[in-house]
Amino acid sequence: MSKKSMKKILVTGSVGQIGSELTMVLREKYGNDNVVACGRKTKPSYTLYNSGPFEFLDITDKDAVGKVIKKYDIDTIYNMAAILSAVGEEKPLVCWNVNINGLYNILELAREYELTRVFVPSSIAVFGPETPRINTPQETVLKPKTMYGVTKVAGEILGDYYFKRFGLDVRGVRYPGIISSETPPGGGTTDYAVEIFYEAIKNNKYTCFVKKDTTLPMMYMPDCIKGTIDLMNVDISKLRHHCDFNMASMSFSAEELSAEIKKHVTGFKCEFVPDFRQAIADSWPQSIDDSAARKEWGWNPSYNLSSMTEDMLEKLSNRHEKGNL
Ligand code: AKB
Repeated sequence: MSKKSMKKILVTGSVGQIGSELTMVLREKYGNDNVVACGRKTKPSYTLYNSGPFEFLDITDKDAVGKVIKKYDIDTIYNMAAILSAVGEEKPLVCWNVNINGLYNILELAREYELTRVFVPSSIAVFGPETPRINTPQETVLKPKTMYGVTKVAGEILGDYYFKRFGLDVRGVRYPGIISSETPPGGGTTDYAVEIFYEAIKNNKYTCFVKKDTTLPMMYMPDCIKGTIDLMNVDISKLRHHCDFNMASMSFSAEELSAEIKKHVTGFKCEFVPDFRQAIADSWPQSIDDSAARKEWGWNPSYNLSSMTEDMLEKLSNRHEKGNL
């Protein structure tokens, strides 16, 4: 199919950490006009706003989302709009509303308009303290202790329900903490693993909000984007799972991350002063078994702690030098 005659992709949450980079990669791949970006109220970057269609849109407003689907003849949705774990604990009702009622609108509209495919991200937040924390299996106990985790478990099950009940092709992965240099994350527990880089470059020191031995699964953005698009493009006959793929890349403690940064940033100092997010981090796995993703759709990450750190520091230093950080 030529780029011109292609049906259109809608990315909700396109101003967010993953959405902003995913949109640009999709525009590059499928053509700028074929990827409609939307966000609730945060001002999009110049590049995001000017490289293709952009709509201000709240996914909890079903009629408004329906109008955008119709206007652009949308065929595929990446539903990246979400309230993350830390903000979800401060505003549980908002978290429920966006992550569940918003998702329900997206799935219902996808069914009504007979869309081809929907991507629904899940998270390691679906796991809880009763889950094995090392090499967490694909099939295991899902008893999260955060509202965010509750909405992510429900989202996985809802997506699988729409597949089974209505034949809607819904796909999703359990993202670990995502590390990136373009758009900072907002309101997550794994945000320290991004903030530490910005602070190392700007101030040569960082106060980390989890303990130094806190170990969580993490992933670098290029792997995250590649995996997301690869899953969306694989032939459905290959998939035994749909909305709940474990997806791992690297795991390290906060202290190991700080030590890796110190190798490149002379004099960098990190102290560890845990806050309420420590309890959330302690309820999540340390490492993940992602063999189902590897087997069913060929997941294979490229970055490890050392290559990710080098790339992050290079990108952020360049931006800092240009006064753009
Ligand atoms: C968060 O920390 O809330 C997110 C996630 C792991 O889903 N980054």
